[in-house]
Amino acid sequence: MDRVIFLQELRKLDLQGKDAKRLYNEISSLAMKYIQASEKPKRCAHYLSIEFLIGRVFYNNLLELGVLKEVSEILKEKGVNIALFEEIEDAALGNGGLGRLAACYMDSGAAVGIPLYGYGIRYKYGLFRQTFEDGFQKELPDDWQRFGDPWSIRKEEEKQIIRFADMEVEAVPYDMPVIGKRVNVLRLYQAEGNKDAGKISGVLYPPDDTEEGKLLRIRQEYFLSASAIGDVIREYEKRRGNDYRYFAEENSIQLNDTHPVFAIPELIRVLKEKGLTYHSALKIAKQVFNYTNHTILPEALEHWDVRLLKKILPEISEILLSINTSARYYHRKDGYTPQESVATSIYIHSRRAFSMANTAVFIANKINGVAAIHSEIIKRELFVAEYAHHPEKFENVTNGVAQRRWLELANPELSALLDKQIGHDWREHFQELDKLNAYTANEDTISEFIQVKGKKKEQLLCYIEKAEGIRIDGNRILYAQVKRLHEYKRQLMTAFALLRLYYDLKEGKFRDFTPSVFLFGAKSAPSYFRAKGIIKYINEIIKLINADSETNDKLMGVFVTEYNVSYAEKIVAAADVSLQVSTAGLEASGTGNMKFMMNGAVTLGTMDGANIEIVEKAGEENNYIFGARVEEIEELRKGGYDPPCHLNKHPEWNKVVRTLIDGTFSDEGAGYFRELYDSLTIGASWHKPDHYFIFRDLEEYYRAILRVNADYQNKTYFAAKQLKNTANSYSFSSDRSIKEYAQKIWRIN
Ligand code: 26V
Repeated sequence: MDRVIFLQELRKLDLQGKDAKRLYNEISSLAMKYIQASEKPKRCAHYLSIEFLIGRVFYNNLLELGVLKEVSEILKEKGVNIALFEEIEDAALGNGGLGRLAACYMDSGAAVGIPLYGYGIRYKYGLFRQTFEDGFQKELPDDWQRFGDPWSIRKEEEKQIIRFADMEVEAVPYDMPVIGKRVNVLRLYQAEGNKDAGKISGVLYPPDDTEEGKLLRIRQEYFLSASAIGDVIREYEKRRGNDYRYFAEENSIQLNDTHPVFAIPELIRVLKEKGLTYHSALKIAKQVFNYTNHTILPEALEHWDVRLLKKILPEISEILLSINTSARYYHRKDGYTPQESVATSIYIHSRRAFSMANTAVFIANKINGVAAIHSEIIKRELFVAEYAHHPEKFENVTNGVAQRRWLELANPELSALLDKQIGHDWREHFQELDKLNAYTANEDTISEFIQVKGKKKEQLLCYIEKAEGIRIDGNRILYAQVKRLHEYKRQLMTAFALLRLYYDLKEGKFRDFTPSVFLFGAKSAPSYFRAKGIIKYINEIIKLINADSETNDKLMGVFVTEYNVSYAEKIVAAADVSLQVSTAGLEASGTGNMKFMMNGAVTLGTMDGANIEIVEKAGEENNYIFGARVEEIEELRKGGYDPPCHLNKHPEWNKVVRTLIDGTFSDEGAGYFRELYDSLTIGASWHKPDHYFIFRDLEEYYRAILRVNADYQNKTYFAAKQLKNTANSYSFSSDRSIKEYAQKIWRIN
């Protein structure tokens, strides 16, 4: 990019009387004029993902272009505060960690110079916007394009036709530059061409509880997969014509979870159409694809009914059956036992459905988990048979996050402190952060860190007052649990602990209690009944606590509405304590934990996902670990877990848990609280009682919270622990992760 010319043009721009939206579009479009995608080298990696949770691109792009500071100054001269653009809503084309990871990986790919091309869907509506009515979550459509989309370019001439048995749609690409050492492209496809097409790129995760809903999900997944494959093939043919011998040498395709797995039969279908035999196409597929698993929760592992597939994608269904036959053949040849054969089967007879994970596992050249423990668990529990016969296929790549967004942009104050202590290089070379370890016992550094934390907390609380209408004073420990709402993440356990703190405070059980605030941020899937109940329950608890003038100088809570990437940037910078309390074994990695760590929060959590690596790096003594480990949970799951027995060891909890049913709180007859209570005590649907082992860990969790509370009394002592976390967060940069993908999986560089 020609920075100088861009800045000159910007200086000439007339800003008078223009609102945020107009300025956003004009400045962004101006920058786009000077951005040129890099040449594609011979071998490229392609990242297929149903979600890209990119958030706000304006600041990030200007930062990556190296002009953020100058733009800010020019605007200031013209009387415009660059913070104005915070009015522009996030592009929330994703729902949680999986989508945000994809966005961080795109950022890092460009930053470190790896040719990485993203493929996704340009949803008309992103993840819903959340409001609370009486503490109940309500969903509103997220019309993110109403602000314009100046960072994308519609590539009309590169559109393709995607065919279903009952309809054809056009897939029109919108290209977003991803700026760094290279300029890569994130290509998002929009479905057009007839009145039903719009639905395909209409909304992220449409409800799939009806047949129509399931068909729409399949259409979305195939639409993404076929568009990406069509594009990769077209690019290849530009260079090589119809000679597909080099296809695998020149292309690697990463399947981000199972949603894009239709890309496998689609590649085979296209290559066959071009004249290759099924077997040579299969061989190519086996070299090209890799698969990342992001969850072991059975309900999240996709299976598609053969009947539905036959209806709208008969050829794809046939090819999946052929792949199933090939898998059986190879498995027999490799000596899989009959049980192993069943476990790895692509077509599952009993369900009359295809297992998308087994398809990916059979075809993938490399399969990876997203944190060390998760990669072990998938070998030991999820893909046991494949691992027994093909251990060489399995890799671990621990997740990472982009420090440029999550530290430099989110926390300029801490960044300035780092610059002063260790220089500027950490932006590109995050290992440099290690140098901070030399200062973590330095009193001046610690005291400056305390100032920074205090400032970030003030800023956040000020924002919360504006956005949520709740005034919280800053002299408190800020505990934060922000993530998707799911039972396994155990926001309900935090709710119980918070209520217990309140009761104990009321009863005068604490001598010195450091004032605290518990911050929650989470969206529940619209149809996830229990998750919605948990939101309402937490809101009820917070209402009770905040209204009590006897205790609210000591304890408050806040559940922020519309938690999104931009909110997260503010929260991770401000928090003292990062709550990461999933049932051991169930959080594949977590990435929020890394963002908090970088910004100097201690982790209060279980030995799960990347928490394990976090405390390994930063020291268990600088974090607060509690609860059952994976091995214990596995034992308990085998039998003998008796939730009431755990609860009765500490009868104080009975009072807390019974508030779900004793009338302390009301869910206005919705039945949420009773259902939650039953799920813990008698089990519900296919779950055993307390399926996520809350009662096993609750008392230990509480003790850990109180340990934090006591330690915080000595601010310097506590801040030194926090600083240790920042200093040792250098392995959690997505630059490191993406380089590992490039070396171990894509064989690029
Ligand atoms: C999806 C669903 C959808 C149906 C209802 C239940 C359910 C439960 C979980 C999921 C998650 C799908 C995959 C996912 O988002 N995994 C997250 O990936 C992150 C990036 O690797 C990782 O940090 C998180 O631990 C993991 O949960």
